[in-house]
Amino acid sequence: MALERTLSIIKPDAVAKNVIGEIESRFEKAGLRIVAMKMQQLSREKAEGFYAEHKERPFFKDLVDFMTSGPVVVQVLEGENAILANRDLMGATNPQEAAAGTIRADFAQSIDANAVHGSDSAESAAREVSYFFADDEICPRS
Ligand code: IDP
Repeated sequence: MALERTLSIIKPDAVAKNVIGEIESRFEKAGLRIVAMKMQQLSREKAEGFYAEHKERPFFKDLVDFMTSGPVVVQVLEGENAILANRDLMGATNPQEAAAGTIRADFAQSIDANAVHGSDSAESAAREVSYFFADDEICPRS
């Protein structure tokens, strides 16, 4: 078991649905600790940089449009195997395919408006955490 940090984003659809607290509660009940957190309206530049790996994909513009359509909540989750634990809580990218009881099954409406983001590897977690947070904005609690 490894203590890890991962970047989580509550996307504009879930913020608009007023389920920020319900989603945070799932992280806490699963034993993950929120060690940094902020609400932010992403600029196009910030969203494009975040999703740079998808730049050539046909859905890139729609993804950036969506991520800048309203405020998001960005947080760092810390815990044992936090990266995989968060991906398990989120469910599959397409909510139609997400397992029952996952965040996307319960709160997402479509593959583009799918409620949450979570880092998918140790490398992307390191990059994504530092993309949003300076070291002194992270408050370790373990
Ligand atoms: P993930 O968020 O589950 O890690 P990724 O494959 O990294 O999924 O894709 C990033 C985001 O891009 C997804 O969460 C989703 O919002 C959007 N996306 C992925 N595939 C499609 C697609 O085929 N159509 C529209 N949007 C997509």
